Amino acid sequence: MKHSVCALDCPDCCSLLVTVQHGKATKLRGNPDHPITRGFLCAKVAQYLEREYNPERLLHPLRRVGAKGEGRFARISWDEALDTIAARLHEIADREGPEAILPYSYAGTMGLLNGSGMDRRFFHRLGASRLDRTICSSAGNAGMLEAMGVRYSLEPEQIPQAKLIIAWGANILGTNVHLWPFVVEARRNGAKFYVIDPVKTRTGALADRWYGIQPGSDMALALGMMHVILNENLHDREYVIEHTRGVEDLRRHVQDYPPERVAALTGIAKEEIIGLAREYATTKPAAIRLNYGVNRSERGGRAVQAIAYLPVLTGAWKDEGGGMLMSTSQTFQFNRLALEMPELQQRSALGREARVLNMAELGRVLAETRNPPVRALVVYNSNPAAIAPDQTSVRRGLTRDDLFTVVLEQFETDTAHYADIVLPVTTFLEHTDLYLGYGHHYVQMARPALPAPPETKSNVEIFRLLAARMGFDDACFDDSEDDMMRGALDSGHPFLEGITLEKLERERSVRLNVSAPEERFRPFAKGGFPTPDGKCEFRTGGLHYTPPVESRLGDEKLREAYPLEMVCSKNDNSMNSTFGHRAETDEDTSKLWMHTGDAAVRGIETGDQVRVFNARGSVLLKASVNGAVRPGVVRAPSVRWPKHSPNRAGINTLTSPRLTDIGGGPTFYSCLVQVEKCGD
Ligand SMILES: Nc1nc2c(c(=O)[nH]1)N[C@H]1C(S)=C(S)[C@@H](COP(=O)(O)OP(=O)(O)OC[C@H]3O[C@@H](n4cnc5c(=O)[nH]c(N)nc54)[C@H](O)[C@@H]3O)O[C@H]1N2
Ligand SMILES: Nc1nc2c(c(=O)[nH]1)N[C@H]1C(S)=C(S)[C@@H](COP(=O)(O)OP(=O)(O)OC[C@H]3O[C@@H](n4cnc5c(=O)[nH]c(N)nc54)[C@H](O)[C@@H]3O)O[C@H]1N2
Ligand code: SF4
Ligand SMILES: [Mo]
Repeated sequence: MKHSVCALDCPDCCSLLVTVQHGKATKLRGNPDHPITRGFLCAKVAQYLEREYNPERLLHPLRRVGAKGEGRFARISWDEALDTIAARLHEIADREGPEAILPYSYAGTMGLLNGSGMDRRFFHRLGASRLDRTICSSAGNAGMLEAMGVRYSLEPEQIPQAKLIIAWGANILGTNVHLWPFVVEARRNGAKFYVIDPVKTRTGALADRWYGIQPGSDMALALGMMHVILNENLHDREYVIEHTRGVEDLRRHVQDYPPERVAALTGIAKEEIIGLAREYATTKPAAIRLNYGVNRSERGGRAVQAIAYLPVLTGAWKDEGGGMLMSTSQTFQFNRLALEMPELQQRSALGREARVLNMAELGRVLAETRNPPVRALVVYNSNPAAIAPDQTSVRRGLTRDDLFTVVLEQFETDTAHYADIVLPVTTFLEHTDLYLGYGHHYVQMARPALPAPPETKSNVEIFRLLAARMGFDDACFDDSEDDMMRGALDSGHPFLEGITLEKLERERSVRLNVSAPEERFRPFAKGGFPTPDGKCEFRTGGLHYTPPVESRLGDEKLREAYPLEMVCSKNDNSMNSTFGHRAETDEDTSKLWMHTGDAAVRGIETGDQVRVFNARGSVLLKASVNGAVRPGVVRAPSVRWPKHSPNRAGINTLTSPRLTDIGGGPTFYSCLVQVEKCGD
């Protein structure tokens, strides 16, 4: 029996037990002793061994022999692969400057070493352009910082104490299933559970109430709730006086958002808004589980800011089981500087901090960036040809003949098909790494549980080898994984005090010192916001709600041509595009959920092939008329591999290149489309 940690981009960051016989894994299960994993895994990772031993796994370095995107490759040796890459990167850096090279990565693995360790050192030393990693959560994170100055969260273990739980843009059963037992426990103790989501997900279907909000209108709902709370004096006056500033300004501001108006903006009835606000303010403890669904709209960042004011206004943070849970990631105060070494940029050929390019704008970046243009792209832990917005422009960029592309992958993704060189990498079961869980407060460490296929290497190893090939002789490139982990853990921050590599080696999972062991973490119970006087400031400057351009109340011309709002949210049983090779994933992600009325006027029934389109392109899906979306909304569970679609166009062919109000994030869920029935 070996220990491991699930490295997928999921808040639960599960502790795994792997049964190994003669060097081969025979069983994978959730660690019963882990306080969050509690002995079970989600359905997708319960079958991870199918992926681990899949015959389609990449096992050798490859060189492209066909056209870009075609997927014809020849096997080459590691020496040839690394020499080719080093030679091309040198040549590009010499000719155009190192900023012509761009790394592109996200959270294919959540491991710190393989996700933001040796790779960062390599690109810093090279002087490559830096990547702003906005693809998921940057708008919401910006909103949280606007509201509270810091992104701390309620502990999931306190949820059973709550008497009201609101899942706000959070599909708990689909994307965060280890929170569910805590919700179940709370309900057994008498709690009510509500869901605010334009889609009636499995989570919504099991709720006491489902509020089918119009996409992108959450800021209006939060302001409307505060209108009721303040006008009826349901806020926590003591907490507000002691620990906040600006409540009078907030009170004035929310007068523009009476329930009648908010009803028109959100599609939620006036009485329901009033009822929800009263119940939220008067039920103690009250917990909001805000996930990232809200933040993927044009107004997503400010919406999160407005929602984050609710538990401050009602003093919900005072109670165990009260407050808000969005992401716990900021409590993991690792020594990022030691890990990533940004100072290496000074030693690069560039000699200064490199420019920053936004990953959500990859299409535009590849087409328009100048001085220098991007001439080399090194992709790892990500599949941009499938997951980045405005796919047509992304793929046009990847097809450029004057772009040298390297892809580090486990599978032949659509992105790998555009690569000049493909490098086969290990899975999380095969390498060492250090992990944070963004839905809990446990640091974890994993050693290889399984032998890696002979010609695969970890990202850490690959960037180490590339550094040597490039002639970088800095000592940091000789660091072992253990050296890197020790460096990352040694931050001097009290949350990490006493959490050493030795302790992790023994215990595998260690709770951060966010509170004394016998106490619970209540970060704002007594104020303690990171301002000079510790007060949270209600700042209303950015909180003027206008509907997203791409929404039913948005741009008139657009909504006439494309009257349906598409939400291409996460598929319950896959992980972004990571399980795209599976037939089951294809089955789920080839569907378009439609409301009965919207389907009927178009003569569409379940099982019909439909064309979903807007000015950016069209995608072929199968209709599923299931009553699980509000009228005017369609849902496309995502993300399918584009190469598996009938016209090889993935769902992000339809999504917009527009960025969020703050944080520079993508706007996947502000997307107007039209749908028509079409033959097979
Ligand atoms: N099974 C599975 N689990 C996953 C993933 C996966 O792909 N599959 N992905 C992982 C990743 S990368 C992330 S970031 C997390 C994300 O986890 P979540 O944030 O929970 O996932 P999403 O599906 O993006 O959004 C949650 C819900 O928000 C709803 N929503 C969309 N627009 C709006 C809106 O304007 N307002 C409101 N109130 N709700 C809205 C969607 O319908 C969806 O049901 O999940 C992780 N876990
Ligand atoms: N339409 C639509 N688009 C979306 C979203 C959506 O909800 N709808 N969600 C967005 C969000 S929230 C996110 S976070 C992004 C996620 O987008 P990505 O970060 O691209 O995530 P995945 O699609 O899961 O692809 C991760 C890839 O990393 C590879 N990988 C795994 N481990 C390793 C490793 O150790 N080394 C290397 N080199 N590769 C590895 C996997 O094989 C996989 O192909 O997608 C975004 N795009
Ligand atoms: S994807 Fe999430 S729920 Fe599933 S095993 Fe991994 S960490 Fe656990
Ligand atoms: Mo994400």
